[in-house]
Amino acid sequence: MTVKLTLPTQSKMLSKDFVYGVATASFQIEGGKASRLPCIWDTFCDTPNTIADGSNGEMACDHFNRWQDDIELIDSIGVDAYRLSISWPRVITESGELNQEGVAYYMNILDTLKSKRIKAFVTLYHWDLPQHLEDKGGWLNRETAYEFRNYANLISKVFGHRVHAYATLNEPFCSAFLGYEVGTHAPGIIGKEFGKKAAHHLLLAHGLAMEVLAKNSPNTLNGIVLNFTPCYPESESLADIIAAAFADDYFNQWYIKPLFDGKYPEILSTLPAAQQPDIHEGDMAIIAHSMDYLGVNFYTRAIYRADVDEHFLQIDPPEPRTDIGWEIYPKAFTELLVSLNEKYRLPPVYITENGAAMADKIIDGVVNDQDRVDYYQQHLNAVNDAIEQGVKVDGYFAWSLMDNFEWAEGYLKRFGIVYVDYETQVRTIKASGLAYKALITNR
Ligand code: LGS
Repeated sequence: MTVKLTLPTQSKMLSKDFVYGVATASFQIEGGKASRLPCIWDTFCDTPNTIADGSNGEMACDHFNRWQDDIELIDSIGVDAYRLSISWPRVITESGELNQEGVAYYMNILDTLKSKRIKAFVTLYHWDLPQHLEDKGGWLNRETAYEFRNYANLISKVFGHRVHAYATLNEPFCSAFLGYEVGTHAPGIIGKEFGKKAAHHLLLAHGLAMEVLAKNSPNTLNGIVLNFTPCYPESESLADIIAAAFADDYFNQWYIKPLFDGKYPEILSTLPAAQQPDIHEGDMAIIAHSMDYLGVNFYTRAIYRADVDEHFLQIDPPEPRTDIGWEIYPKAFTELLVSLNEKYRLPPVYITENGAAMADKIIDGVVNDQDRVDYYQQHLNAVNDAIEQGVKVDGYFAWSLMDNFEWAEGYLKRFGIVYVDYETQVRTIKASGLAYKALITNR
């Protein structure tokens, strides 16, 4: 056990130009619901039995009112960068124009970050789709991709030099699969015939946005954030190996291969026609627009066995696990980065999310989250191992700056390196936050 975060003395991750940051997302922290349009997560939270604690994002961390203090907090941790997302329903009106009040809110945040020399990594879409667009079909409607391009175009024209890096989308897998196939995330649509259609429109939206970012904002790093849950076979049997490979194509490669190879994995042709996306001529070239960086989010791996009815069956992971039940298996992080680097011609990689939910207790104003410190220790070193094996990783963001609205888990799962008391909105830096700060400042 260690209360300190350490890396090998020669590690590239100890150099001053390796970027360390913390990450959040608009719906998870802001609140301030009255001054924006409704989004799909408002509607989803109002639907019975969707959120574990029946909560919603109305107040969240009240960051909408507390952003100045929160930036002081970010600065006090000593990070080089802050990854935030823009709430699309806060900055764009129903008729597709800029909402100046919403824009001013983010301008103030970006100006304050700039004055503190904290690099802003801005995600344009972290799941809060305006409800009026969902009413017209959401990501199942190809038009939504063009609405996203309009939003990206307007916003990238006004933010200018304030932004260091843009990500078009956060985790299109989650939007498509969880939102439109299994329905555990907003908008809660269920059906195998929907997931890949939504995914294609999301990827198209990404490509269209990359075109306008390259034009309006050539000096920022422009890219995307993808999540990966590496797929391992339960045994060495050929059947299990095939099952895990299918799952990997379905959940992971589906979202990266089009970006770099301009095509979907081969399993596309094996899917029933009704489950296939509607690909128009020219779409794949738009999707494969060159990128300045790739954002990688990693939390855990998954284990699969062959199944008689379906292509694969996910089995319960072994211990150790975090408070949310995900296995702690840092080796998969190294193997993931190395394998992506072998498969694709990657631009520089930023780890845009990594972290753990733990059952934190605040005692006498102190949160001694040794388990989270251990998680960070293992995963930072897993990234370092990948760098030593030739992967170019330029930065690392802890998920999350502070405890927040964890989607379908509500406020029950805490991912922060800062503890939030939701009654009083008091923030307390956890031991993990202090260890992260020491790592960054002692470089
Ligand atoms: O808060 C979210 C974090 C927490 O864990 C964040 O908004 C998302 O961008 C991101 O999806 N986040 C996240 N993902 C973990 C996914 C692990 C899936 C494990 C599946 C079980 C085997």
